[in-house]
Amino acid sequence: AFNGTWKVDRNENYEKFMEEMGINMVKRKLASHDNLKITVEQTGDKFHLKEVSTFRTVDIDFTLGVTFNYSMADGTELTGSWVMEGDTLKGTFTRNDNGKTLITTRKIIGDELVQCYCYEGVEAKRIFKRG
Ligand code: MYR
Repeated sequence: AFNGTWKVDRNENYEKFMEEMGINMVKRKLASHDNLKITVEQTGDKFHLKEVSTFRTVDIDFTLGVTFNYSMADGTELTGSWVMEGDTLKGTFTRNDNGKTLITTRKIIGDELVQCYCYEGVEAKRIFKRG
């Protein structure tokens, strides 16, 4: 269901979320218009993602339930894993710099992929359409 290419269409509360994450205003402005595009290839428990944005192009490989490291576009390192809960992908990550937790989910709603982010009680969404 997640397979394919997804282009960000709109954000909800994303700037506030980035502010809580400690991203400065200039970077927040750039990041809210990053044209993020993710291509997902799921084979059983294994995922291969290609992330393309105005900041960078990165390939990400992970297996459900297996801890891995992820560097955010600003260099912040996260450690955590994704699991499937029903039809929802749920990611639990810890920031390596401060030990705080970031929870994220991906879910298909209608013909959109909705990614939620939660950090220190601040929630945001990025909503993607098939590209
Ligand atoms: C992936 O599946 O895309 C790789 C793992 C993603 C971990 C969570 C990503 C959170 C990125 C938050 C960016 C917000 C900038 C403040």
